[in-house]
Amino acid sequence: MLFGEHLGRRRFLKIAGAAAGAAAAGAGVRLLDSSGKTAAPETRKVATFCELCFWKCGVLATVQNGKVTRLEGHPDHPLARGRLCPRGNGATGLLYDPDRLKTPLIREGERGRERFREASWDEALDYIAGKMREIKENYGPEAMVLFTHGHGGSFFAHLLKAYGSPNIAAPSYAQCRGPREVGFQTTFGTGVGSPENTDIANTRMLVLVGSHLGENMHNTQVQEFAEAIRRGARIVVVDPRFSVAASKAHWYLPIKPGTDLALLLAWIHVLIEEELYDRDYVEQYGFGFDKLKEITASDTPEWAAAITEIPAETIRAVAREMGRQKPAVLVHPGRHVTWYGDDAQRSRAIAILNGLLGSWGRPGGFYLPSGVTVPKFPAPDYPKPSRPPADGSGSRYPLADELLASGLCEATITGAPYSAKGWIVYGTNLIQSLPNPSQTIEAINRLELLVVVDVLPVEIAGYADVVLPECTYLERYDDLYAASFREPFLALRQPVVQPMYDSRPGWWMARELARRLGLEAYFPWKDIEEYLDRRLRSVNLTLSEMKQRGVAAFAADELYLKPGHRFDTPSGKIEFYSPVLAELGVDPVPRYTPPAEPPPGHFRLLFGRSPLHTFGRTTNNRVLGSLVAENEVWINDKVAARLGIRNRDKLRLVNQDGVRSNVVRARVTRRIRPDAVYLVHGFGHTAQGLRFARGRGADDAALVTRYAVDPLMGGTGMFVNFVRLEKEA
Ligand SMILES: Nc1nc2c(c(=O)[nH]1)N[C@H]1C(S)=C(S)[C@@H](COP(=O)(O)OP(=O)(O)OC[C@H]3O[C@@H](n4cnc5c(=O)[nH]c(N)nc54)[C@H](O)[C@@H]3O)O[C@H]1N2
Ligand SMILES: Nc1nc2c(c(=O)[nH]1)N[C@H]1C(S)=C(S)[C@@H](COP(=O)(O)OP(=O)(O)OC[C@H]3O[C@@H](n4cnc5c(=O)[nH]c(N)nc54)[C@H](O)[C@@H]3O)O[C@H]1N2
Ligand code: SF4
Ligand SMILES: [Mo]
Repeated sequence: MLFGEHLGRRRFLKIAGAAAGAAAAGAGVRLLDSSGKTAAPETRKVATFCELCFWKCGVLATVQNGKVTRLEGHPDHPLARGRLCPRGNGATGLLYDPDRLKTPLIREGERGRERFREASWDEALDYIAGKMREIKENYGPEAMVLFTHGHGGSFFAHLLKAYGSPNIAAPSYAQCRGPREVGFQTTFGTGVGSPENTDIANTRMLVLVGSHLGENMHNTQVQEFAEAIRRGARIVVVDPRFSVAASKAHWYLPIKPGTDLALLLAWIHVLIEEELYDRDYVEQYGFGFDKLKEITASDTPEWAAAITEIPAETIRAVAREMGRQKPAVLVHPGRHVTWYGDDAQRSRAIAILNGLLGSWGRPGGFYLPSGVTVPKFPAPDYPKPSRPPADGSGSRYPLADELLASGLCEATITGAPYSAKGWIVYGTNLIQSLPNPSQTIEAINRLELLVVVDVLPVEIAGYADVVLPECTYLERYDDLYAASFREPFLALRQPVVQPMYDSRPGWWMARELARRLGLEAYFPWKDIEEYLDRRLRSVNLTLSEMKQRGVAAFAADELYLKPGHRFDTPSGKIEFYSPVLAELGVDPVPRYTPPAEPPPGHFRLLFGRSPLHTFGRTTNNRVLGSLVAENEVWINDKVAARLGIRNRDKLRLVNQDGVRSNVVRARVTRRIRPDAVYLVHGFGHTAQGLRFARGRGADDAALVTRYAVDPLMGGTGMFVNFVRLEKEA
């Protein structure tokens, strides 16, 4: 069947890709000799999508003689556009990591001792199912919790819902982008989601408040950022550290950490005061503008300058440039925004600023994404849990619209509102991703069951009762990825090679557990191929076609606002003043509160990303690790001179609570303010099985013993820890 024929009849976009997809498929034909054995070296290309981070770029994998030899960006995939970031290119380092989990493991020693014996799948799964039955009988199904991060966790989420628990959370909400979603929801009635609906491709002015594109390597955004620079877009970077993005900026604002809200309010003030905002847009779509004006009347650049240490003239100049370039100005919402505990309000100030500039729903601001709905495989309705989630979302934290991983951890310790007794942890190393690791360990020690599903023997696996080895994304099917984007698309993950060792895909584990728990009715398919094919057929595709193409794009709806647009807020408008927040007794217009200052001799600990790594999940990858093997602690050069620290000196970081880091080398630089130090997150592993990464660099997470909880949504602000520097002999 020719792709072209199909494309005409369906709603597919005619993307250059169909031809490339066909070519790739052609290369996949095996060359057989007359005996039926493979004759020439077999080379084939298989389309799938990446899991080295959560952006999910389309991949074409080259397989030669059963080995993956090359990974490249899928030319038709809207998020890859023919290119991968360095991490995606280096995924073979995970596939062929000699330290991978190879077989199910059952704990033998004390928790955290990393002593296990090998077990068969039957034994491991029987054990887990037995414990899950006990927990349900003794405490109710809500006592089972699933922590999950990554695309492959969907079948475990399905399992837990079928079992009857509402307690499913990812660290990508309360430890990452949650406050941003709430800030934008309370303003525009909708969050920015993932991939973010930022129209960097068309912007005339991009304002990055902390978000460090170029180190944060979310592929499509970085590609668009590079294009924006080439096009001559104005770039503003606000960061206490001179980031890669800062090196491309027209204005670099080295802000005092934790004071961004004051800067944002001053920008709002200038736009209103000097009537630089988009008057027509605000009149048509805005709600509560007069109250915003009144409340921010004293938020002058002079006021903000004293707080942020950014000169008032610079604050004014940038605001005026925003006024000139509007509405194609994008004040970027960021992604990891759990910084200081006032994060939803800071994010809301960013949203308000965009609202004043008229950039929401306008070219160069935020486009309106469209999605594609793929009906579910028919299965019974989930049972209704008899108790609400235990994490505090929707109650203690009224505006949280996803569950809080940190809240579930706390509930496990306190037993309030009720106890969690079993955790399944899929694809998230909670010891490095939740704040205060000793609290996570305290929670784990109260559990009757801890199951860890991972690809590597990471820290959290060392505490598990049962470790289940998943095969990597290159060795498995997962559920379909239905993306909301400029043009909606569907992508398939499929095995590029057979699973190595005795590792298995997550869907298989979840279904096997369901069978043992009497929940097989929720997995009523013969195998995953039948499941995928049925879902694909409901949108006029087939599995065999998608196996060739990897991705199918659909026609998009209108990308930008049409007159008369109704926002999904209570007023139907952009809420510059939020009655919802007023009713909750919090600031209806964001107000600034100062962060705590570092104690004498201490520096604020900041952290971020390396372009070559994703958290701690790639630091054991020999391909990427050989390029960047350890992190360094960034220290201001004048501070270093005062302390007698030279570049590459060995140091330990000691935090306000006396926690000491691994040894880490100094990077003495002018590129950071004197009041802060900086680490790339994901290093300093302690797990014995990570034979490459273990002991290299320092772990920021270990030093995050304190966190500031966002009162609106329960996010855990983590830039509130202070360290002193201790020289290592
Ligand atoms: N290569 C790579 N890319 C990634 C990831 C990865 O692991 N590796 N992870 C992905 C994920 S999940 C996320 S959430 C994103 C995170 O990436 P982003 O959302 O872009 O950034 P953050 O990690 O919040 O911010 C780090 C930056 O904020 C600065 N900063 C610290 N304190 C302040 C402050 O008070 N004010 C201001 N204005 N700036 C401050 C730091 O100096 C640093 O440059 O990256 C994504 N992209
Ligand atoms: N201190 C500190 N804490 C942070 C951050 C920080 O910068 N500093 N960043 C925050 C942010 S932005 C986020 S999004 C979260 C991220 O938090 P996590 O998602 O927990 O990130 P990782 O530490 O990379 O853990 C991912 C785990 O998944 C495993 N894994 C990788 N591929 C697969 C797979 O295919 N299947 C399975 N089953 N497992 C797999 C990896 O081996 C690793 O153990 O952390 C947050 N917490
Ligand atoms: S941004 Fe990089 S690591 Fe993330 S999915 Fe894309 S290629 Fe993979
Ligand atoms: Mo994140």
